[in-house]
Amino acid sequence: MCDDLDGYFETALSLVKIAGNLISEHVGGCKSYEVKECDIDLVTVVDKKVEATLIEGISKKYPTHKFIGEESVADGQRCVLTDEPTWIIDPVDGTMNFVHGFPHSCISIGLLVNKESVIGIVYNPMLQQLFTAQKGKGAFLNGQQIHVSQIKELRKALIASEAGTSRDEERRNVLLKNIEMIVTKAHGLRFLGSAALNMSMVALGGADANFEFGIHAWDIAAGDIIVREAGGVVIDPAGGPFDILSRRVLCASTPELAHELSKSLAQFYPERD
Ligand code: LIP
Repeated sequence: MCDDLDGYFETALSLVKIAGNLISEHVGGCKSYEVKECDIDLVTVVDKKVEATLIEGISKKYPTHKFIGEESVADGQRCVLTDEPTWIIDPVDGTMNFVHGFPHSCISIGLLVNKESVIGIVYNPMLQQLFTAQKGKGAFLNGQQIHVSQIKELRKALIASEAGTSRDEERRNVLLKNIEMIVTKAHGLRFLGSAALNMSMVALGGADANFEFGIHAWDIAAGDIIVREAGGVVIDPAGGPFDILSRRVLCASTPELAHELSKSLAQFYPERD
């Protein structure tokens, strides 16, 4: 079932590059959008076209493969993860950035087999950043191998997170507590506006850790393997094992940093995917 990882990877990569052109046509932003769950959860026609391009292209070559796509789920499809090869797709991760023309958005696509992420591709066509990983083969930025930093202590770490796409009051209060903790204890805090690009920054060693409550499987499926193949760790923010459907993630350059950060974080438990 999983003996053609290279073929799966090349198929997905060529489709991602084609679909990336749909994003890079909108350098100045994409002013036409619709609102989904709330006024800061947006979707554009480009999100839908990118997702359709990827699903149609992969299905043609691998008709038995399954899909979990952000916009298909928004349109009512169920988010079901089995042991079958399943592509988990965020067609435009960082849609708010894409709408505004802030050039940090990407296509994020991960392949899970037996519920484990084995291929990850994160492509920001605006800045020509292509992060890739395959199980056991390392992580790469534009073909050059990348590694996480060696930072072990929160007081020396640059942390990435996000404000997210919901206005839930409890989640916001937890976020504000965590922002206060990080700006008090760590080197700094960055919000890139894309969960997949935040995780890729940890893989690159540009950020030392990233956490978020309220993300979805499609935001983190590719980032999970890219971080792990770059030598980092991906766990639940409370310190337990990572669960891709839990809507919670913490990744870090080292286990020491991951566990120090997890102990310092206020926790939030959203409804599962
Ligand atoms: C969004 C992320 C954002 C994160 C949100 C959301 P979308 O994805 O990129 O960084 O905070 O939780 O998942 O909606 O732009 O695909």
